Order: sequence, then C-alpha cells, then structure tokens
Amino acid sequence: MKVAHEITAQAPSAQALDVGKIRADFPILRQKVHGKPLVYLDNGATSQKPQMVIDSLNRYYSEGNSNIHRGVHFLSERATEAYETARQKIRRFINAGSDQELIFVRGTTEAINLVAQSYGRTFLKKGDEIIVSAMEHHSNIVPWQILCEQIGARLRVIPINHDGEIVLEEYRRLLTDKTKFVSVTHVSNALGTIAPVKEVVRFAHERCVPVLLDGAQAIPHLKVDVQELGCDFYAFSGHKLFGPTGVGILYGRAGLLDAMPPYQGGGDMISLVTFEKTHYNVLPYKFEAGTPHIAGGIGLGAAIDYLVGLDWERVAAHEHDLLAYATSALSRIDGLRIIGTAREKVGVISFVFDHIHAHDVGTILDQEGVAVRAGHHCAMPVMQRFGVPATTRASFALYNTRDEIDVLVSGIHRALKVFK
Ligand code: C6P
Repeated sequence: MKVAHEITAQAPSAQALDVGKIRADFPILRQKVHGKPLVYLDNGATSQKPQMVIDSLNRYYSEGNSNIHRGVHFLSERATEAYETARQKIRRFINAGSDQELIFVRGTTEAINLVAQSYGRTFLKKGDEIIVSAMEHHSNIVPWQILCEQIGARLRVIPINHDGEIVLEEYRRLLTDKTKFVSVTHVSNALGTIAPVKEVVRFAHERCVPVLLDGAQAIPHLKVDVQELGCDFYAFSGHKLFGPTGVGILYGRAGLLDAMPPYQGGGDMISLVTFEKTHYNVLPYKFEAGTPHIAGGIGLGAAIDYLVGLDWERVAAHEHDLLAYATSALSRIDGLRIIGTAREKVGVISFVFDHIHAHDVGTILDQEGVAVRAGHHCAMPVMQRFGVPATTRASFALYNTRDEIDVLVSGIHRALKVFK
C-alpha cells in the first residue's frame, strides 16, 4: 500500500516534548476501560480536557455563576469580564484584528450555518454558485445545500485525488463569474489532509469571492493566524481544542460582519427595541442572541491559556512523530489500507480491511481499552469517493504516545484473528 511518503519517524530526542508531564494534566487519561488502561485515540471527535479547564468550569459554577452584559452587581460584572477576557485570549490565539471579529457560537456547525443564513441569504441569489470540496464534513455541506434550496443557488464541488488532496487545477476551473462564495475545510476529519488553504483563498480573492475555512480539525494541530491565512471567515469548536463542548468561534472580517444581518433575534443582540423598529447591537453582540454558554467561553479561554503555555515546536514535532510512527506500523499490517495518504497531514489515520467492517474493528479495539471512531465520520461523500462504507479512524493529540500506538496495532492484530 501507499504510505504518506514525506513522513519519516524520528527517534525520540532530548528535545522531545515531555509527554508524561502533559498526560498528568489530563485526569481522564488515568482511568481503565474494560480493565485496560485507556488509550484515547478519538481526538478528532472531541479531545480531553486538562485540569486547568475543568478547574475553571468548577470555579465558575461554584464561585462566579451569573448572567453577563446585564447585571450591575459584582458577580455579573466579574462574569462579564471573565467572558470578555476569554474573547481577547482567543483573538490573540488566532491573531484576529479585533475582538469585534470573534463571535461566540455553539461550535463549528453553528458558525457555518450563521454565515450561510446571514451572509448567504443577503448577498447570494438565484444562479450563483458556492464552492466546497469533496472532503467536507456534513457541517460544511448541508448548510450550503439548505441555502441553495432557499435561494436557487448551486453547489459546486472541488474533486480530491486518490491521496485525498484537493485538485487545485479543478478548483481554478470551477471558479467563474458565477462563484459567489467558497467554503473549504482547513483539515479533513476523515482523511487528515491539510488543504492548501492559502491558495484556496488567493484564487478566490483574485475574483473578489469571500472564503470561509472550517477549522474544526486544524485548530488543535496547526498554528492558525487568520490574517496570514487571509480568509474572510474561520470557524472552530472549543471541544476539539481541549475546551468545553457547546462553545465555538466564528471569526469574520469586521467589514463583512458589519454588513450582515443578525442570524438570530433575542436579548443582548439589540440596542433598542420598539414594536415599530429594532436597532441591533454593535459587533460582535449583534450575532450573540440570548444568554450564551458563559462557563464554556471562560473554559475555552482556560484551554487557550493551557496551550499557549506549551512549546508548540515540540508539540508539532511530537504529533508528526506519532503520525509517522503509526503510519509506518499500520502499513505493515496485512490487508490494511489507509484511506488518506496526502503529503500534508495531521495525526489522523483512517483505515479499512476488505473483509472486516470498520465497526467490528472498533468494537474489538474498545475491548482493549482503545477508543477510536468507526463509521462515515459525518463525511459520507468522502466514503463515496473512496468506495468504502466506513473507516476506522485513529486520531491523535499531543498527549498520545508511541506505546499507545503499539496497543492500537496489537488490538488490530487481535481483530484480525477474531475475524479471520
Ligand atoms: N467532527 C469528528 O468526529 P461540531 O460538531 O460543530 O463541533 O463540529 C462539526 C465539524 C465540522 N467540521 C469538521 C471538519 C469536523 O471534523 C467537525 C466535527 C467530529 O470528525 C464529529 S462528527
């Protein structure tokens, strides 16, 4: 089988990340599952939380709980300050131009729906075209299909090659005067491919077409600088970034967000309401109707504090080593086929066997304490592209180790024996 050729495993060095120390920060990793030490390789679905994040949630509910932007009392003011401080941390983390460009949402899914419904319904019309790629998560397909049905626009799809890489020439061909929006994933959740997003943005901008990047799988692995990427919107979820579930971020250029109407109506998104007319609040609050996930926002800020305290060069080298080690170990297993062999990948390995269903492999691995995901990964068109119903997916995070990959490999061998 084909192995991601540019990936080579390195011997651990003195400069290596202190993974033992990092693991100690994640209490959930200490537990046993079915009597075996937990080997958590389902980080693409959601990552585990460091003690700092858990403590911040605990502290908020035990000492700080209050509604924000509303009260004149001590607790409310303190909660508001903590929430807005989290926004500033996130702004610095992705290098956005201002806090106004960061909208707290429920997650990547809500962020993309917001843009489709607010920007799309306002600025697109019948006959316009929206471009996505063939390796999108359903969250970056269905909101655009809904919009297309609503306004009579058309969805165009950039093909991917057999390694799971975007075919840029095809993308250039699809970009025409009809193209009015491009929405592409930064990293594929099913394949691990890192998309050539700078080119995606550059080619679209040559035609003044705005670009949204789905950063759900990129943000835990790559240094994301939205100004350097040049994108118009960037969406991600807190829970894949070692933060809480139910909170995420939509970054949008202030000029575009300003021109867009609110997505939802309610409290906090208004400055004046009468029965005749409502005036909307300034950015970012115009898009934040109702009481938000306050603890979640503060917890996401704590996750970012945790991450900025790490040596990112070492983290990247460690994750690269895990991917290389796992790719080489899995490639040696008879009958195993890796789906997604792009040159540029993060630590995600999807694989199949012709004679064993992905779920069966996942179930045997679970008995060994190994958590992976099996199925279509909410990316059915990717499965269709590769002609498989499902894959088993191991997705790594900074706290994983080579030893855990060895456990994964012996679990796969056990599945092979069981289903011989
Ligand atoms: N992928 C996975 O196991 P939410 O659910 O809104 O936090 O994220 C949606 C989403 C959007 N884009 C990409 C690229 C994603 O990977 C995901 C979530 C998880 O792969 C759960 S399906």
